[in-house]
Amino acid sequence: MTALVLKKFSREFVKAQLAAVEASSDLLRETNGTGRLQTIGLPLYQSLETPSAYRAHVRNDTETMIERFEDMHSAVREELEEFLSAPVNFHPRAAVPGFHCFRLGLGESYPGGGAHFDLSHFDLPLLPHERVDESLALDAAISFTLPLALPISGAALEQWPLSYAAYKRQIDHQPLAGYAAENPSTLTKYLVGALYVYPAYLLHQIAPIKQATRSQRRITYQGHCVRISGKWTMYW
Ligand SMILES: O=C(O)CCC(=O)C(=O)O
Repeated sequence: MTALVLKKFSREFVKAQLAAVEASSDLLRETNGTGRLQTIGLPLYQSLETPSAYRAHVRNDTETMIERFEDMHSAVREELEEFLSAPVNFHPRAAVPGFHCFRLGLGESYPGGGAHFDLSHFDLPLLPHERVDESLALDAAISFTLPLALPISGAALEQWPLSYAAYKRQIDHQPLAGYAAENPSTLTKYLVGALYVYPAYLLHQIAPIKQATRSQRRITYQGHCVRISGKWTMYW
């Protein structure tokens, strides 16, 4: 499975969600990445070395993140439940999904996010007694992206046909960046308002963004859905 579109939301829905994001600049957080990426909410993948900051975010900001983006969370959760034919709940001790917010100034480009698997749930220091499904089957963990604003030059998800299970079986692990540079990839061009799901255990990255001809934004709702002790849980 590359990336599937679960639903195309209406322009009105997108407009309302974008307005909610724009009204939440007080929640914008700098990331330790390129400087062009900010987040609303805090993904675990950016907190692996700062688990106490993640825990503090979960404790202090979850209520606000749920209240401000309630319609977005419920609409996406409903689609995921239909897709998975199972209930999906927020993890009680993990962050709720949030937003990647890129701003590219005139003439700026973005080289791509770096090829990766979404594995942060294995590092959840918050789940001492719970077992993440370790089968590494492609359908045991999914990630989702719902673009609310995209650069005119386009934006995409780039994927490679390398699963985490296959990667782990390799005796000499080639660095992922090297693998990505040498092997053909598939691009799924994003459309505003479409909800995309893709396997967390399939190598992927935020595709490079071409030089901006004017100031542009790439704003996406992001999260993961993983089976823990047989139950689907949604987190970021
Ligand atoms: O925004 C995207 O296109 C994908 C994001 C992604 O790779 C991730 O959050 O793991």
